[in-house]
Amino acid sequence: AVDSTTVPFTNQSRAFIYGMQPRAVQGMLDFDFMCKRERPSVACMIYPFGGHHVQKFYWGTKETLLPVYTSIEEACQRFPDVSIVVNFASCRSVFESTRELLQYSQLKTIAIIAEGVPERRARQLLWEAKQKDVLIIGPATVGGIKPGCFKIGNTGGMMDNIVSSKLYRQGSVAYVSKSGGMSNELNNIISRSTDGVYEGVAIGGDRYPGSTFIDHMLRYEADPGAKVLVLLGEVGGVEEYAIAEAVKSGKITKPVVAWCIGTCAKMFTTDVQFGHAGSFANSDAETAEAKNAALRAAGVIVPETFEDLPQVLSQLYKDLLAKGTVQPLREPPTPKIPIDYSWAQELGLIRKPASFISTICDDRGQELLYAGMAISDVFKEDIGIGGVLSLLWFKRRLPAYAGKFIEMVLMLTADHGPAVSGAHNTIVTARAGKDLISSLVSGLLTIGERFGGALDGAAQMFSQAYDQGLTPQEFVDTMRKKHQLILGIGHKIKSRTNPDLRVAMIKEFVLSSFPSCDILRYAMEVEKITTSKKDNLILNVDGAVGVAFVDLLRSCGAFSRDEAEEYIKIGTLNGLFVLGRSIGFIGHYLDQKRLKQGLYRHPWDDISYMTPEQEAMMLGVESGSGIMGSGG
Ligand code: Q5B
Repeated sequence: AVDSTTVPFTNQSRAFIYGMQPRAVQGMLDFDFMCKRERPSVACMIYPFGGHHVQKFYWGTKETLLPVYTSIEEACQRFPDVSIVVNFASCRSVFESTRELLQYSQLKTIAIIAEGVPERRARQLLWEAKQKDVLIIGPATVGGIKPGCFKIGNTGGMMDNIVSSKLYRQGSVAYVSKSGGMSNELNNIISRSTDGVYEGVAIGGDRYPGSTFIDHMLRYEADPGAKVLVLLGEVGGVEEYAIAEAVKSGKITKPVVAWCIGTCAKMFTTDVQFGHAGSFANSDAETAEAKNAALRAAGVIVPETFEDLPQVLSQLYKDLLAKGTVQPLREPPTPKIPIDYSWAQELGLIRKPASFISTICDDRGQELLYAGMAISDVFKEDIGIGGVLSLLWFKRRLPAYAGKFIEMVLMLTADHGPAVSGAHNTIVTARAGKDLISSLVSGLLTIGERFGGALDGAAQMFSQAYDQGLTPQEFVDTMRKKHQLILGIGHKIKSRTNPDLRVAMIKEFVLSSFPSCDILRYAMEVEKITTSKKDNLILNVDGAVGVAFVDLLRSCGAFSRDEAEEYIKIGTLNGLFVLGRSIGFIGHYLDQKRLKQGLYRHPWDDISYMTPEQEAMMLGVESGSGIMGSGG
């Protein structure tokens, strides 16, 4: 019988991932799916920070959720069947977390990924794990892989690598190595020269790994699924001699192929420390050459060079096939690997129509671009808020006078006191305890044709009348006949005798700076007629800005005539008032909050209460009938 100490990884094994490692978890789930596991090999993640929650992952092409627990105890209670932990804790905290993990008897295998674990700590963990009969893989390892069953963390690399090394199904060669990178090399070599990998473990390159070569080789010896054992040792340490001894003594009977890398060390005149902490020969016995010789002498198959390893493995596999020790493998179809959308896009494998098109701003690169202009240039060239608005609204630079005009409009419309409808609403909303955005929006929602939102209408009405060749008088008469108000004309308090100085400033600037002011001049003629009828029917601030902007669009040289008309048609100009007045509304909100103004309630004496009968009497209609009375 094969117990879990011999075979820690099966296609039923489940693991905890200690640490927040969503990429590694997704890699494990992708591997599981490819291997046709019934359920994910990851039961949950354990992460002490951020509270208990769930994280979304893919199971094939569908989405699945995995819980994240904050304590090992919780995770163990919830998943008593889990026996493996992949511990991604950093070298600073891995000692404590592994010691805690060792307190839970259900946990039989712990892979420690962290590099740089102090040797004293590593030895302490190794000793404690031995007492509790727990298999430790690592520290400083990528882990290991059992094709068709289980993958530790990031072992095996990307999914296409796993497919090309056929790690989605079991072969019969079990290996142990130190390094994760060399394990990948072995996966590749073994898959090409034999029926593939049965299991592979990288014990890690530290001087004191939690489990050594012999621990795994003895497991493989006892595991009927492993038919050929491969050892990839390296310069430094004496662990390879334990394999030589085990082969000599008959403890290991299965064929073993071995190679210790680092034979090139002799070519250097000084002692060489290779990449791993433990890959340094402290004595002759620790050299790769000496170890290869000892293994060869013990009866292990040792190639002449590392390059000969595939050929040696291939020959051995053929012999075992001929003897019937291994059965020919029926190759299953290569599984399809779902790849992440973003990765496929990066590889140029897929295309999809975008749901949105955006042409004004690009935030993807290192520097934010406004209509193609780098934000640093916006400041270098000091284009001001008028220039920024030109870029983001019209996607182009406008002449300097245009930028100045835009800024003038924003400044002149920024506020017109607390009594106007928009500011009033903002104030009432702020006093009802609402937040800045709600109060601002409440004010903005009052902007319309009567208040502040007459710019587009004025631009359209005046320019159309002008284009149709109507005289100002004909225009006024036509509008009166149609019972239509001329947008941009009239003001509640401003009049010929109480002129709106904002409008005077606009007129003065436009008449002196714009190349052409046809529509403004036309509107001023209309104003003469309307004010002659009623003193307050002046060209108001909405009207003056609206008509001046038509002149700007038509004459500044940055727009074609069609573009100019398009901007008026799509309702651009009210945006100027909205933007400008937002400054004032925010000011009113802050003012009310600063003054700690309480809830506003409108006074009764300012409301004229009427019964329906009184209303009907006043309007001369029959109460409740809605029918107009005769008036007498
Ligand atoms: N009559 C502005 O109304 C106001 C006429 C007209 C022909 C007209 C009104 C109007 C068009 C919309 C417009 C923007 C509601 C205004 C702004 C920003 C602000 C605001 C602030 C700021 C004023 C009395 C008589 C009637 C009407 C006739 C009026 N307007 N005829 N064309 N345009 N204008 N809005 O004074 O014969 O007696 O029946 O709708 O441009 O919002 O500061 O407050 O910065 O915040 O109440 O400046 O003009 O006049 O409606 O009682 O009419 O004049 O037909 O004639 P009033 P009404 P009749 S700027």
